[in-house]
Order: sequence, then C-alpha cells, then structure tokens
Amino acid sequence: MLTFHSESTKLRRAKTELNEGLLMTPFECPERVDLVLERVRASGLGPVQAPTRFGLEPVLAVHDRDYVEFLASCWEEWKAAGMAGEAIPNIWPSRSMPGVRIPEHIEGRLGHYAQTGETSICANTFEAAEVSKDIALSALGHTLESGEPSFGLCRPPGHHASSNQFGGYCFFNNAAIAAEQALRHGHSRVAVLDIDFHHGNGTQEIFYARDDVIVVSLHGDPLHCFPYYLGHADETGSGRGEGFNVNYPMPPGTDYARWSAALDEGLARIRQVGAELLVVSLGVDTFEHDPISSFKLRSDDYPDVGRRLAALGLPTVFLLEGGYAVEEIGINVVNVLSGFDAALARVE
Ligand code: SS9
Ligand code: ZN
Repeated sequence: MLTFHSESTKLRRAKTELNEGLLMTPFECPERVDLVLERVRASGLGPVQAPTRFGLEPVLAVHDRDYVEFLASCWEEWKAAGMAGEAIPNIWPSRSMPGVRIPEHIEGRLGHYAQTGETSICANTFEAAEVSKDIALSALGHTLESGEPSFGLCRPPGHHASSNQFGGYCFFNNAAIAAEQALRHGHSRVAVLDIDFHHGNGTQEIFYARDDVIVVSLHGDPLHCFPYYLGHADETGSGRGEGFNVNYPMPPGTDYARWSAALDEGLARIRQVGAELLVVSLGVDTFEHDPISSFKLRSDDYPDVGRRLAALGLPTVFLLEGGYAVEEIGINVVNVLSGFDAALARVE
C-alpha cells in the first residue's frame, strides 16, 4: 500500500490544550506522525510518497469560505490584538443569544468558528491543515487512478471539523474533502466509514442531508463521550439523506467482540447502498491504552479490522484521524493497513 506523508504536517506544534481544567501539552502532537511513519517503513507496508498540492478549491467544496478565511488569518489577528498565548476560544454565541451577528474582534470571531475549547490555533496551524488535506487528496488521487488502496498520514485530523467550525483537534475535514472529490471525479456514491473512538460529528454534519455519501460511524456513546452532543443512533440523516447516516454508539469498556459486530453491520449497510469507493477515517484511539478514550481494542485486533474492510472489495483510501497512545500508534495503524493488504493478496 502506498503511503502519503509530508514533514510539513509537523509545522503545527501547539503548546496548549485545555483538558481537565489544565493547560496541557496537546495529545495531538507531531510525534504521532514520526511514529506511524517509522512503523510504515519498518513493516515494509510499501513506498512513501510526498503529496501534491491541490489549493483551496476542494476545501471550499465542503467548508464555507468565511470559515476558511478565518482559519487563514486567525493567528496573525490574534497576535496583532496583543494576546500572550495561543488562540483558545473562551466565549461562544449561546442558545440564549438567538440571531447573533459575527463580531469584528478576533476573540469574538474565534468563538464563532469554534465548536469546542480544547483546541488552540497557533503558528502554522493553517499551513499544517492545508498539507493534511493535500495528503488526503493525493491518497484519493492514487486510488482513483490505480484502484489500489492508499494511506494518507494526515495530521491534523479532520473528522470533527464541520462546514464552518473547528474543534476536537480538527480544522479541515480531510475525509469529507476526499469523499466530495471522489464524487466530482465520477463516482456516484461514496462511503465514509469512521472508526475513530470519537463520533465524526463534522463529517455527519457535512453530508447529513445527502444520499451520495453514506456516513457510518462507530464510536463512544455521546451520553458519556466527546463530542457529547451528536452521534446518537437515531441520527439517521435528513430529507433525501434519510438512511445515509448510520451511527453505532457503544458504551465505555466496549471490547472487540462487540465493536466488530457493529463494524460488520456498518459494512453490510455500505454494501447494500452500492457505494463505489470507501474512505476510512482511521483513528486508533479505540485502543485499550488510549489516554483519552475508553474502548478496549487490543493491538492484535487491528489486523482483523483491516481484513473485514478488505472483504468489501472496494477501492479504499485510509486517512489518519485520532490515536493518542503515542508509543503504540504506529503498531495499531499499520496493523489495520497490513491486515487489509494481506487479505487483498489472498483474493488475487
Ligand atoms: C477527554 C476530552 C477529549 C477532545 C478529543 C478529540 C479527539 C479527536 N477528556 N477531548 S480524534
Ligand atoms: Zn478520536
């Protein structure tokens, strides 16, 4: 399998994440990329290639222009306003303020475009987000051309980013950007399968009213887990998109037996609707030792995840999302990918 990687994903090196009432060193750190890459190389998964540049047009196909412009200028505006630390939102238009306008001051605009308060915007956040989506689009391009699977070593991740808000470490929704481009390159139906521990609320929002992209997400039950306010099983899509959003919320402590049963159901639905290409939002924060999640998947379970995905028989693009047990992230990610490759080899 071909991997797409760029050292520029590490340009974002945030110093602060608001977690448990403390400003901590962010869980979503550049070392994650190094460790996945190291394992890709050590395991002989396949060649590693640099991404090509695609500009902002594919981004604007899923994100609002004013949101993208905000991300592009936020850090400079924040510094110009004399702020001492990183741009961390601390005020939002709330339910008790209906019909609000977007203010001019950067502090107010930051809150307008933020879903959550843990993720800071710092130097080169926009640049890293641009490279991350270029990696996703390069991986998609390779799969469209060759039919072969590919892996985009994306960072920052994307699945929490909605059409007009960042959050949960995500700025551009890499999976949504790739799925939308797959449609524009002639596919009529694409599946996004999100196996990150957290619900892919951004991807859900972007495609909620549509039937050309089916979104299937397996995740911690939002009653107990971030992002808390979306991801319930009765969120099934709206209008013509009814039935094309499929959520599998599962309780803290979920193990591979239960999780893989949900995976099989999700895969059956993807098969049933006739999806022609699969984009996998590949988070490995389902791992038993992940520091911010609560599922119980083991490193040895991940090759079987890859095998089950391969059985769908679709052209497949894997895009990295979360995974914060940094020491094991490479093993867990590459276990999925090599399980997938091994199953394909058996069919050929
Ligand atoms: C846990 C807080 C979780 C954000 C997690 C974002 C995951 C992105 N106490 N904070 S994959
Ligand atoms: Zn996650």
